[in-house]
Parts: sequence; C-alpha cells; structure tokens
Amino acid sequence: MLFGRDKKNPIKIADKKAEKWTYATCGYCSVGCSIEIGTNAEGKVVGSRGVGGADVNRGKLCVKGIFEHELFESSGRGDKPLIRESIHQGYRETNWDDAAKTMVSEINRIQETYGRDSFAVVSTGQLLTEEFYTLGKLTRGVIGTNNYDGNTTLCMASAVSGYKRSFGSDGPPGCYEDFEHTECLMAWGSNLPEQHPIIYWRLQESREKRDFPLIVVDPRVTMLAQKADIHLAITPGTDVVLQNALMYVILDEGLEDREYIEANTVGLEQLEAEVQKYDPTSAAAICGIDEDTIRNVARIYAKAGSAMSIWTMGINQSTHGSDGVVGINNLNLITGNVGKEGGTSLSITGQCNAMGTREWSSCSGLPGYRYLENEQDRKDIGEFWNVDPEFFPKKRGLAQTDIFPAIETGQIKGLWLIATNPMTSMPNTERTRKILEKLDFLVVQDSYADVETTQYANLYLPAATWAEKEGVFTNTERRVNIVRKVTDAPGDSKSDFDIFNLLAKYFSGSEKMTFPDKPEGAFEEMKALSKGRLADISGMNHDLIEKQRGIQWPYTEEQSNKGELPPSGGKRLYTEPGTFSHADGMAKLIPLPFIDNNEVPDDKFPFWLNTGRLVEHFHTRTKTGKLGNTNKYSPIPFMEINPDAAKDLGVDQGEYVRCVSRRGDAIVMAMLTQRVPKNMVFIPFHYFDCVNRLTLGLLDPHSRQPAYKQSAVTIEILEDQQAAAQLSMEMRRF
Ligand SMILES: Nc1nc2c(c(=O)[nH]1)N[C@H]1C(S)=C(S)[C@@H](COP(=O)(O)OP(=O)(O)OC[C@H]3O[C@@H](n4cnc5c(=O)[nH]c(N)nc54)[C@H](O)[C@@H]3O)O[C@H]1N2
Ligand SMILES: Nc1nc2c(c(=O)[nH]1)N[C@H]1C(S)=C(S)[C@@H](COP(=O)(O)OP(=O)(O)OC[C@H]3O[C@@H](n4cnc5c(=O)[nH]c(N)nc54)[C@H](O)[C@@H]3O)O[C@H]1N2
Ligand code: SF4
Ligand SMILES: [Mo]
Repeated sequence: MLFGRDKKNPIKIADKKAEKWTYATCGYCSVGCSIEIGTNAEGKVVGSRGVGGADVNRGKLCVKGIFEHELFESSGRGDKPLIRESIHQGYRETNWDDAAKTMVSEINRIQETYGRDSFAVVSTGQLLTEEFYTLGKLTRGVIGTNNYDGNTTLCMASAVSGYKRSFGSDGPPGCYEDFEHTECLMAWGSNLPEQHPIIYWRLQESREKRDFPLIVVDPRVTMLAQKADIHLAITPGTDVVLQNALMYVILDEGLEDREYIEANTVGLEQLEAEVQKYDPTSAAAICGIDEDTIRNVARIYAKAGSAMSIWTMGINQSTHGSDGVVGINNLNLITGNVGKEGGTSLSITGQCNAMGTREWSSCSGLPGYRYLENEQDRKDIGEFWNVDPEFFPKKRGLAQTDIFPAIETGQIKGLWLIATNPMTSMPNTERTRKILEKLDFLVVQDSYADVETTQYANLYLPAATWAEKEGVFTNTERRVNIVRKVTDAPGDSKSDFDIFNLLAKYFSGSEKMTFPDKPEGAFEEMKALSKGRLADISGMNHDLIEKQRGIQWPYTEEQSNKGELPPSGGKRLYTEPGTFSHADGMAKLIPLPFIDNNEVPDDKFPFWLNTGRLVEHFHTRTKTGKLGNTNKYSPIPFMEINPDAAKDLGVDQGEYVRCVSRRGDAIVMAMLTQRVPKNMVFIPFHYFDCVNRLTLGLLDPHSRQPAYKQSAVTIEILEDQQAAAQLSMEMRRF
C-alpha cells in the first residue's frame, strides 16, 4: 500500500538541454544564494539551479531564484537611450555619445546656475559593487554634489545608523552560522519565510537539529510567527517600549552579564536610569504585550547561554527605526551577546547588494566605511583618486527622503535616478508625482524603459541588468560573491559600469583621474583601499570568490599570502573585548526615551495600515510582474483584513474596496484572514498607484527612513464591483 507522498506522481522536470552552466549570485534579495544559469547549444538561456557546494544556500533556491533565467526575455526592456526636451513631448531615440553630452551639459548648466548641490543623485542597493564604487568616484570626485544618496534610505538606513551609534561602525557582526549555535532567537519585524526564504530554511534546519526557542515580534501573524514558540503581536511602532521593558526585567532581576558590560561598554548608568521608567506593567499598556509575557521573554533571552536577535523592516521602517536597532544592540550588550557564536545583533539586509552600497558607493561618506566628516579619510581618498580633498564636502548631504522635499522647495533642480523606482516605492505617491514633475531635468537609468519614472524623465539610459554584466555583491552576512556574465543585454543597452565610465569622459576634471575600464580594475582599487580596515577584502579576487562560492570579509592579503583559505575570513566582528569601532574601543549603551509620534487609528481612519512584501514578488515588480511564473500568484493588489472587521463592514471575500487615508485612496481586493488583528489591514507594496498613495512615511530623526508600516486608513464599500475590477486591472501596468 502506498501512503502520503509515495502515492503522488513524482514531479518530472523537463530536460532543458543546458550545455553550459554559468555561476552567479542571485540578484533579488540579500540572502545571496549561489545560482547557476544554464544555456543550451544555441546560446539561449534555459534554466536556473542552486549551487550545491555553496555554504549560503546548499543547492536550494526560492521561487524567484528558480525562475530568474526567465528575466532575460521579459518585456519592457530599454534598448536605446531616449531623449526629449520637455516631459510634455514624446521621446526620440538617440545614441550614447549624444545622450552623455546632453546629460553632462545639463548637469553643468544646473550646477553653474544654482550651485553644485542643486543636482542630486539617487541610486540603489541593486548594482554591482564595482559599479557602486565607480559611481561614487564620479559623483564625489567629479560632479561634486553632496546630495547623493540611495534607496537604502528606504530600507537599511536605520540599521546603519543604529550600528554606528552603538558600535561606532556599520557592518553586521554575525552570520547565518550563528543559527547553529544560538540557544534563543528573537526576530523583530522580519518575515523570513517569505522575504529571505533560504535564510529561513537555514534557521529551520538548525531548529530541527537542536530545538531552541524562537520568539517573533510582529503585529501580524506572519509565516514566521506561525512557526514561533512565542509570538508577540506588538502594537505597531512600539518596539522600543518592549525593549526597554525587557531590559528593565533583566537589570531588575540581576540577569545581566556584568563582566561583559565592564569589558565592552560605556553608559550603563544612563541606560539604567531610562529603563527604570519601563516597568512591565506600564510598558504593557503601550506596547500591547502583557506583563507576564514580557518577564518570561526577558528571562528566556537573558538566561540562554547565547541569544541572538535578527530584524528587518518592522524595526527599520519606523519613526523609532534607529532607536529600535540601538535597543536591540543594548539588549545584546547587557546580556553579553555580541561577538560570540550564536550571540549577535544581525540586521537582515534587503536588496541583493544593500551591503555593497553601504561599503563602497560613497553615498553617505567615502569608500570603505570612510567618513566625509573625517579629515584623514578625505585626504586618503583625495590622494588615491587624485582629487583635491578640499573638493569633498565636510559632512554628508541630504538623504533621499530629504532630497525629494528639496526638489519641492526648489533647492534641487536636477535628479539622476539609478536603479530605483520612487513612483512606486516612496510614501505618498501623489506628492512624489508632483515632485518629479517639478524638476528641470530628470535622468532615469533603468533596465526597463516602461518603469513609471520614465513618464517624468528627460533622458532615459537603458541599463544591462543582473548577469548581463560581471562583478560582486555583498550579502547579509558580509559575504562577497560574484555574478558572471551569462548573456548580452538587449539592443544598445550598456552595463551601469560602462555608463558611468562613458559619462566620466565627458566631464571636465576627470582627466586627472583613472576610471578602470573593467570591473576587475575597480575591484583592485577597492582592495587597496580596504587594507587594514574593518571591511578588508584585500585577500580576495574574482576567481577565488567564485571558487569559494563567496568569501566573508574581512579576508586579508596576509591571510591569502599565508595560504589560509576562506572560511578563515570574517565570520564574526567584535569577538575580542574592547574592539568596537568607537575611539575607546567600547560599545555605547544608549538610553532610549519613547515619544509616540505615529499616525494612529482614530474614529475617522479606524484601521492601522501595515505594508510589506510577498514571496513571489520583488519590490515594484519591474521584474517579477513580467514573469508568468511569479506574477500568477498575485497579479492584482489585495488587502488582508480580519474576518470580524470585514463582517462589521459588510465586505465579502474577493470584493473590491476603496481604502482611504489622509493622503489618497487605492482600490484593492479584500482577502479575509486572521493574519491581521481586527484593527489592522495589510497591503503589499509591490503595485504601482496602490498602497503608497496612502502611506504617510514620517521620517526617523537619525536615519531619515520613512515609517512605511504605521499609517491610518478607513475602508469604503464599492457598489459597482465590475467597474472596480476594471479599474484595478487598468491601473496595473502588466
Ligand atoms: N519576496 C521578496 N523578498 C524580499 C523583498 C521583496 O520585495 N520580495 N525585498 C527585500 C528587501 S529590499 C527587504 S528590505 C526585505 C524586507 O523584509 P521584511 O522586513 O521581512 O519584509 P516586510 O514584509 O517589509 O516587513 C516585515 C514585517 O514587519 C512587520 N511590522 C510592521 N510593523 C511593525 C512594528 O511596528 N514592529 C514590528 N516588530 N514589526 C512590524 C510586518 O507585519 C511584516 O510582517 O525583504 C527582501 N526580500
Ligand atoms: N509601502 C512600502 N513602501 C516601501 C517598502 C515597504 O515595505 N512598504 N519598502 C521600501 C524598501 S525596504 C525598499 S528597498 C524600496 C525599494 O524600492 P525601489 O528601489 O524603488 O524598487 P525596485 O523595484 O527594486 O527598483 C529597482 C529598479 O532598478 C531597475 N533595475 C534592476 N536591475 C538594474 C540594473 O542592473 N541597473 C539599472 N540601472 N537598473 C536596474 C528595476 O527595473 C527597477 O526599476 O521600497 C521601499 N518602499
Ligand atoms: S532567497 Fe533571495 S537570494 Fe536566494 S534565491 Fe530567493 S531571492 Fe534569490
Ligand atoms: Mo529594502
């Protein structure tokens, strides 16, 4: 007799007749899976597969990786530079030299008329690291605007800011292997099974081998929360209060690690004084977690031999984003859980190369985690690039979320968007629309000509995308991994690397500098600049990286010369006492007073609006919306709503409703689910003209990251369902 899965027909995968497999690193999320792309005898791309010997994914891929090869045939790609004098005219095709000349002369004109900083550059977490480095050189060393930032402000800015405040430097101190050692894992606002499926699989595998408590803090019953031992359904935006209360219990009951605190930290007294205000009874009233559970969780965490916290956007995208990160660091510092196996503060990053931009793009500073504010750093980079250090600004300029308002007020006149789609991803779409319309000159450099921002551009530059070019990414655990070129980009499109190099030629002032014409050349410069620093990559090269299926930094030239092969690279940071990056080597314990400044539900807008992601889609769907195998799971926008709330409103499963906030409205299909509490709805942000028409996006004071996850909305019934369905379809690009 056959039982269960034995009864089922085995899945048969058709032989795609791949003749050659090319190594790459997945271009979607920051897990950094090693992937191989198959091409057949005619050179056509036919399949993707996970790489067995790679430590990160050990042969596995998630649904996005499995279909990543289909990307190369997706519609809407740009193949020629496009130009127009005004956004009210149609585009005409142009050649690269004319496109570059126009762009450079417009930038020069704007800067000469309105000042150097009146032209802004906003980039991404999705280019190759060599491209980031080259863009940084061009922007800091040649164009000279200080208003240069990336979409990482929407994503990782709070993590960066929190790491810097606590430890003195950015750089996540832990790694995936910590799952294999930890005795307790707390996940804050992170839905691993959908957003980082392969990290989740690594975590789950560790728990199957050796059970340890998983505590999930998330207002929504996510897939991860369903797997948790304890789920803390927190009131949105109040994580800092919970953190303070946990520390209250730990300090009150003497569960802290005094020896570690002495050897590694400063500021305990001030922290203790603030934490005193958050006894579990008072805290419970704010954060919605009952006092017994707070005590229980505090004891489990502090008594574990090693405990770690991971977090993602539930923490970062908040007006207390940076504080939430510092709070996690505080908790780990007082329990002696930084720099040891299974004890760490591990920010789970977002985009495939969110880390590469932090390390090398010069977005908020200078390459290799150097600061504009530091004279020696300016001098070192000036010498290396042959640029007068006085040309560099002495402090960082505006973040993306401040660049946009500066366009609104007329301080900034020109903008260059590289691999980011703010029309869909910034909060308050109508405001973003008006802002982009206001520009004198907008350049959009994107792989897709049909990306929403091209509606407002004067110049469109078609870029090659992932695996149509070569270079490295850094993943969440500081692993540098390589993408090899699999196929040519369509038409005349060029890699971002070649576009930056082409532009450099047309700017006066670049003659005295060198712009290597191959990514390896840029990598060699990065290696030289990294020597002896935190993110030391001087022992690496492209071939060795591929051979090892990725190498974690630091991996130094000395290690490489001694023949020490990775993984003797850097699994963990701050493993020795007093080696934090603040001048005194100590980590800072920072008190975190809580000010409740969120937009909260009221009589008029009675629901919390929570936003986030789905496993099958990536961001603004310029890629996954075009692939049948990913788009089919959720081709139109929907809203999760609790069945009790739906009943009160008279809304049925599958009905279209109008969701309204103080900013605007969106039409979405209602999906009834207990995943959300009665006073909350959740809408994925992947769809254009949808949830970000509603979001407020108040900014974190330290990181300038928007609070995408806390707004208030109301829901209206739509009488004419057919018209609503029609509108919902028409609003979708694909
Ligand atoms: N499939 C897929 N994977 C992706 C991406 C993608 O678009 N699609 N994008 C990548 C990128 S760039 C990023 S940044 C990551 C994001 O990865 P995640 O942060 O895991 O994803 P989100 O769905 O944005 O948000 C996570 C959770 O935060 C919770 N949350 C909301 N408010 C609060 C709060 O106040 N406190 C707490 N503790 N939690 C809260 C939400 O309920 C949600 O479940 O995913 C990466 N991976
Ligand atoms: N409501 C709400 N809004 C959010 C979030 C949320 O949770 N809720 N999350 C925020 C977060 S964490 C993030 S990271 C942002 C993401 O927001 P965006 O960065 O705006 O989203 P993407 O769709 O990833 O945009 C990347 C663009 O780069 C293009 N592209 C891809 N590869 C290449 C390449 O190699 N070269 C070039 N030149 N172009 C390329 C793509 O076609 C696409 O247009 O969204 C933010 N917005
Ligand atoms: S988990 Fe992330 S890196 Fe791995 S295959 Fe999926 S999208 Fe790609
Ligand atoms: Mo992100």
